[in-house]
Amino acid sequence: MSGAQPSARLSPALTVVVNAARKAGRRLLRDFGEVENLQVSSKGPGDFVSQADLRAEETLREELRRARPGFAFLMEESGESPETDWEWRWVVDPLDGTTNFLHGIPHWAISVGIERRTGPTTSEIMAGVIYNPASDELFWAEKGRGAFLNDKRLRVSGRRDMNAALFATGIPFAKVRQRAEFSTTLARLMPQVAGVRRFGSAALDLAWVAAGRYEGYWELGLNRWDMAAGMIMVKEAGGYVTAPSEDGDPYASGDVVAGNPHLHGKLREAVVEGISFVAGRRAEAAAGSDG
Ligand code: 2AM
Ligand code: CA
Repeated sequence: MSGAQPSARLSPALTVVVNAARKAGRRLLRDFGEVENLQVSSKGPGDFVSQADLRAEETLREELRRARPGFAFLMEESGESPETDWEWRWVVDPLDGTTNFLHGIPHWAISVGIERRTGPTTSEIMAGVIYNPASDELFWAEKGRGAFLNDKRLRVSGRRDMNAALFATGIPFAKVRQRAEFSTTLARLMPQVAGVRRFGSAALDLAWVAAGRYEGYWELGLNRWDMAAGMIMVKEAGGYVTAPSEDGDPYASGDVVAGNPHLHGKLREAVVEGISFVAGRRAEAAAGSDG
């Protein structure tokens, strides 16, 4: 078999997503070839990449809408579609890892999650696809049916020792507080583990935890489209996905800790330490300035 169409096990809705992702992926891959040529120009490929990103979102929107006209959308570039009473919606990042794409680094992906509303303020991710066109790796998962890379079943890694563990993360770019939390967690973790990677695509980071390449991954301040598909992928591969706090919701807060069942707890502890340390310092500073 030439490739990567796991159609025997795909449900109809997932088949729709896979076809849409492959179509958008072919176009992005052509644009990626062009980007590599634009690196040498003084202006750089910035505008060109923004256009490629928008076109990919448009392709995905058209394909998904045609197949399931009743589904709502949450998309990185265009936001939420207007319907408020949706039962099902697509959660779409047309190009996760934009900075890599812009620099000609072949580590970026299309991410599509399928979300189902379960109550007035609650929902559940039912399925997800993360597709890296440059490597032709298609990760997919469906609730209760497992996670797959192309047609191979995925399991999270079995490593139990922190000193053998490889973790991935994202460096926060926006908030000062998150940067301080991140640095503290990183400093706590580095001496205990085999390595920490920062490859620049949250969706692929989660897919790679599902594939057992990393023991875990944490990042603060993500958006829903960065993680919808990846969360179900890790869970269906037997891993844990939580917020840093015991009762937090990663999907709502954007703060996520994912890992294999053996090391997820230790990674979460390190993330909590970072958050508490910064909170403590801030409280001290506030008390100091009060009097
Ligand atoms: P993106 O490529 O779709 O923007 C890596 O830490 C994650 O953060 C990626 O999933 C990336 O998604 C996102 N990201 C990187 N730079 C960003 C920025 N300036 N604003 C918002 N999200 C960003
Ligand atoms: Ca993204």
